[in-house]
Amino acid sequence: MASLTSAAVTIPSFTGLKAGGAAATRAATISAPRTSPPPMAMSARASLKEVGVAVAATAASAMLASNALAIDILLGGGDGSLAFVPNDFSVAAGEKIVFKNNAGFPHNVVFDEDEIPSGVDVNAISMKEEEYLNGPGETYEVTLKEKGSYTFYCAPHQGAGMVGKVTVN
Ligand SMILES: [Cu+2]
Repeated sequence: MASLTSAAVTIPSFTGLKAGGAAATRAATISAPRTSPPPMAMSARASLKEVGVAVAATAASAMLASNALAIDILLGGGDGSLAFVPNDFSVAAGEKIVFKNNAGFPHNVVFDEDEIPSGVDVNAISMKEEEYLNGPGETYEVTLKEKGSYTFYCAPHQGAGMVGKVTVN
């Protein structure tokens, strides 16, 4: 998959010519009485189509690689509530979690060191207590690799109940 798509991207015209040539040779061998122009035209179309498909596949796989899985969590409810929305969710290990300022900011995202899987560095996944997302749409992204249950909170609004839980499967 990787070698096929990278070849198609770096040398699409060469790949097309090569595929066309091979197809034309094959067609000529199988149906000798035919004149050469029709198989050539046909194979040129076929190879163009092949390249198009390969490029589309490359774009899709690039997208998968950079943004395979991601979940958006709103910081602050649309109704003005001081909450993570949703506040209890599951992700796959390695899935990107995007916390996004929605309302009632400033917010932040701090994991509870006592409620994360053992061995996980709380500082590596948390914002600093005194660091905030101040503007609309600002995001904090984190990817959790260790399976288990994690609890997090927004430092300014923890007392108001802005806490959340994520389960990494
Ligand atoms: Cu908050």
